[in-house]
Amino acid sequence: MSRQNTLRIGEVATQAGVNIETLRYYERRGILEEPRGPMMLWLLRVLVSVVLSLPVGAVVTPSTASAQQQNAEARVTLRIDGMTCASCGVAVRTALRRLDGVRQAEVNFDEKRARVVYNPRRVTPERMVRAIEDLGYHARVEERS
Ligand SMILES: [Cu+2]
Repeated sequence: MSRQNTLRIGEVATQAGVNIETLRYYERRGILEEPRGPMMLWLLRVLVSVVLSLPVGAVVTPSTASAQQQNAEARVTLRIDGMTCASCGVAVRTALRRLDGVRQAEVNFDEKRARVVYNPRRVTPERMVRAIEDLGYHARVEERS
């Protein structure tokens, strides 16, 4: 990997909100592609890989210790309209992950859906919808389980 690529991956990691070692790990596994075209294509390719191809919950470590003290867990599927590109998916995923009580958030741009695992004692699907709508997208609860 060239020095330039390392810098690019660092930028991508920052944008995607993931640890750079995580990206390097997936690059070594061949999931992330080497840059072939212009930088934007490379960025897009990586972002698409990160957002759509990876099991996000495996990449993102649940953040708070207190979340683990309470084992209550619920899942919700949110329908999201207004996402126009993969970066929108990154933004939505990042916003969801930042909510206290969210353990895993996976956004599928093609399906226009987010799947979230969360602690119902600490966060609600309605709060997630509000966080997504604060970004300018439209969201609604599709399925709870
Ligand atoms: Cu976008």
